Amino acid sequence: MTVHPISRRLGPDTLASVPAAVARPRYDRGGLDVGVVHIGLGAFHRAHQAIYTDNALNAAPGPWGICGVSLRTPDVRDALAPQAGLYAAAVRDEDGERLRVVGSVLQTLVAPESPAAVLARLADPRVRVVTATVTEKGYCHNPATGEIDDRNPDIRRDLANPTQPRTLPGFLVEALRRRRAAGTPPFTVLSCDNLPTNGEVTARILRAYAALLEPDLDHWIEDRVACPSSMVDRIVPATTADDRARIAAALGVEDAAPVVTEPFSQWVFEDRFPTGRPAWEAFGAEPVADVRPYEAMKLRLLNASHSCIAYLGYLAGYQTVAETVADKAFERFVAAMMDDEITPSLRMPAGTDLTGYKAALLARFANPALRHRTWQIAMDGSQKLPQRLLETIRERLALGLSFDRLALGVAGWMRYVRGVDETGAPIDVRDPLAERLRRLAEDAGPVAGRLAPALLSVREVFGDDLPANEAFVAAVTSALDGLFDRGAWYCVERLG
Ligand code: CS2
Repeated sequence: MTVHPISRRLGPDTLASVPAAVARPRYDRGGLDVGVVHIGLGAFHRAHQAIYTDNALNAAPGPWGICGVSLRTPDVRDALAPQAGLYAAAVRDEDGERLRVVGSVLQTLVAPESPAAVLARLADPRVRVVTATVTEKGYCHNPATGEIDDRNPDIRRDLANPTQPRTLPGFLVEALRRRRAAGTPPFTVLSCDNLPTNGEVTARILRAYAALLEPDLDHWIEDRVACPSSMVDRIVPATTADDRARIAAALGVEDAAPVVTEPFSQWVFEDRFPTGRPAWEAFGAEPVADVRPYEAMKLRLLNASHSCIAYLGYLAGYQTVAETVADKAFERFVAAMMDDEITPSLRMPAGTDLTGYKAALLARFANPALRHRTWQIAMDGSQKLPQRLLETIRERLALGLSFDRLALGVAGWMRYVRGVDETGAPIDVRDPLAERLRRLAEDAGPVAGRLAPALLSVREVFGDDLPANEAFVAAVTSALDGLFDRGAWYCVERLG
C-alpha cells in the first residue's frame, strides 16, 4: 500500500522528510527544561515570542522551553500535541513565502480541562518567566481606568474557587501563593498585549486580585514579582484553510497549526527579570529602561490606524486591510491622520525615525500576501478604543486642536457596533459588550444625535470626561451623521 505523503503529520518523526530549505530547530528539544509558561497560545504568540525563543535556543540551548496554555478552547492543543509542539511559520510578502519549523513550544495545556496541571506547572521552580497574550479583555479590567473589574463574573468565580481558576489573574495569583508557601522565588510576568504600560496594568490587577484572595499576598507580590512592560509588534492574521493546504504542500506533511505572518517583527521590553530570561535580544528584541514611548508609538500609529481601517474599511465594503489601503482615499486618510493628528502626541527618544516608521507601516498594511480581515481587527473595540484613539483625542482636546479623522474612527466604531452594514446586511459584532451595545443602538435608532450619546454613556470605554466634553461630543456626532448620510467611503475621501 502506498501512503500519500500529505497524509502524514509534521512531528519529530517526519521532520527529516521536510525539504532542506525549510529551517528547523538546531537544538535537542528532548534535553530542554520548561522555563517559560505562556498563557494564550494563539497565532500571535506562535509567530512572535515563540520564534524569538526558538532563535535564542538555536544560538545557545538553555532551560527555556515553553509550556503553552490555552485559557479557553482545546483547539491549539489538539492541533499541536500530535505534532509534539512543532509547527511551521510562514513569512510572506509580495516576493513569496519563507518557511521555518519552530520547536520552542514543548508542552501544551488547556486550562479548563486541567487547571491543576496548569497550576502545578506555574508553581514549578524551573519556571522563571510567564509571558501572556490574552488580548485586552483577558485582564478583566475596566478599559477606561485600568482597574480590575471586581464585578466580572469570571473574577468572582475564581475568587470563590481559587484552585480551579479560569482567568489570568486567577491562575497567576494562585500559583504565586503556592510559590510563596513553598519558599520558591516568584516568576517574572511579561505581558505581551496591546495595552499601554501593560506591565503596570498586570501588576495592579495581580495585586488587586491577591488582596481579595489572601491577606498580605498583595504586599508580597508588590515587593517580589517583577512585571516589566513590553511592546510587541508583528501582523499575524488568522490562519486560513488555504494557508494550511499551501503550507502542507510545501512541507510534504500536514501541519494543523501553522502561522502566517509578515517579515517585520519588533519586541521592546523593560529589562527587569530578577530570575533570568532567554537571550531574546540576541535576535533583535530590544531591552530598554522605559518602554512607554515605544508603546505609545505603536498603539497610536499602528493599532489606531488598524482600528480605523477595520471599522471604516468594513463599512466601505472591504474585507482586508490590504484591499482597504489599496484604495487611495483610505491610504491618504491614514497617512494624514498619522501625520497631523497622532505624531504630534508622540515623544520619542532622540534618533527615532518616525517618518520611516510611518512609511513602513503603510507598506506593511499594503502587504498583498496577507489576508488580514477588517472583521478580525474590528473585534473587541470596546477594549481597544481607549488606548488606540481616545488617549490621543484627550491630548488634542486639552490643547484645543482638531481631531476630525480620529473622531471619524470613533464614529465608525459606533456605526459598526449597530450590527447592520451600509447595504442593510447584518454584521457579526464580536465584543464582550456586544449585547449591551446592540441594545443601546437599537433603542437609539439610526440617528447620530441619538446614537452617539447612547454609546457615549458606556463609561468603561469613554470614561466620565469625554461624554461631558462638548467639543468631543460634537465632533463624534457630526462624524457619525456623515456616516449615516453619505457612507464611510465619502467621509474618508473628504478627510484624506
Ligand atoms: C490588530 C493587532 O487585531 C488587532 O486589533 O490591530 O493584532 C495588530 O495586528 C498587532 O498589534 C500588530 O502588532
